[in-house]
Amino acid sequence: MPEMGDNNRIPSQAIRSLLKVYFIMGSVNCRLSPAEVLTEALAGGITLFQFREKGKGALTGRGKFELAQNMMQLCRAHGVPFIVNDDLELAIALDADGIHVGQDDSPAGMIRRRLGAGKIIGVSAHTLQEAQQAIEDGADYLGIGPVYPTASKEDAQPVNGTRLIEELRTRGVDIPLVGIGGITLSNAAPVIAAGADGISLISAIAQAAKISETAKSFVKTVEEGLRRG
Ligand code: TZP
Ligand code: MG
Repeated sequence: MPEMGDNNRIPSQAIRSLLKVYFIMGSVNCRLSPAEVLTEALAGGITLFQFREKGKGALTGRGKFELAQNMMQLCRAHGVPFIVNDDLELAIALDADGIHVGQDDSPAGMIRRRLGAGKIIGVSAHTLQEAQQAIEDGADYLGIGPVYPTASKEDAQPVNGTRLIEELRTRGVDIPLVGIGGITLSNAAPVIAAGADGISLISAIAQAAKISETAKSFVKTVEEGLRRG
């Protein structure tokens, strides 16, 4: 985990650099075993990981807990923070590094009170108003999407391209941002050019023929995009 800043919060510069290649995964997203997929992705240099055990056939209860524990150990061994999707009780039980929530989940302020200052809280936002509210509630970063069509989320909002990312940056909103939804090696660059600090993705890494090399290429693509500014 990065060093804490004032008020025990993780500074936004540290959050920005964690967001570069933010890999999300659960057992239903993998062709290989989840441990193999995550191990390869970590070897390829992913910068942040989110455990998202959702969709048809997803594990629940003890199975979900044990898989999460296993995934967190792998992340810790590589110094990559471990974020839990939605499940606050799981995040607390594991002492995970943070949580990512959607608009149907508890607001970030309430979550912050339970998790404490030093944890990472991410919120999905689809409109300017949702983004502003999440910032007011104390989110550390926003996930904006779906940028492109995705098959990985059943209840995904309409595709919105990079419009909201651009709008937030044009208005001077400087919270760390990640684009999500249908991102591949060939369409990642415009997301960074629009003003995102990184990309968040499931299938382009989880289902890649060569997971570690693919993750490495994403790191390179994002870093090049960030250098271009
Ligand atoms: N939220 C918006 S799109 C999405 C989530 C969780 C799925 C992203 O998956 P993929 O496979 O990278 O399109
Ligand atoms: Mg949710």
